Amino acid sequence: MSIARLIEGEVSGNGRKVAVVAARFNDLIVASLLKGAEGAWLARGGAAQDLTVVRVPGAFELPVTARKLACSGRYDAVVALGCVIRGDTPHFEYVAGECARGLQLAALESGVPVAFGVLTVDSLEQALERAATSAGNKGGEAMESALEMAAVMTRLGG
Ligand code: INI
Repeated sequence: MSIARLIEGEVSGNGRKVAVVAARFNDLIVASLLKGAEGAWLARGGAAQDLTVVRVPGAFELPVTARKLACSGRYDAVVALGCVIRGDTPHFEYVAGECARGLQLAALESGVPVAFGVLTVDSLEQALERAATSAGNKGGEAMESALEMAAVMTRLGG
């Protein structure tokens, strides 16, 4: 079967406006994710003044903030960054689960892509691996997903 029409988005920050919402909890990790996201933004041609960063207390606060940003009409995409470590919290399932669910809801309700750059891991060691400054930084990956989805949304129109 040949594909009649393929729709996909380029990963470019050119002319885009993006908001990042980042939790302060586990800031050793989240600061690295934020660096990765900012690096990817600049590497993909985004302008420094077109990236907004909002800090909130923890992962549980990411969804309501992401929803507000997404519904504002000011951004092409939102990137949510946080880190929930199973060993650190008896309510891991609630914090991590509600965060993921709420972020998806923010995207669905607003129609604006919300990238999930929230680490949900068993240990600090696993978190450090995923927030490494070199390749594999999940903050950078989340930013690239956000830009790709912004382009897909533009191409789908409406
Ligand atoms: N918030 C996180 O972002 N990561 C965690 O691992 C975490 N733990 O361990 O509990 C965490 N808790 C705080 C939570 O996100 C809220 O900020 C808090 O409950 C106030 O609403």
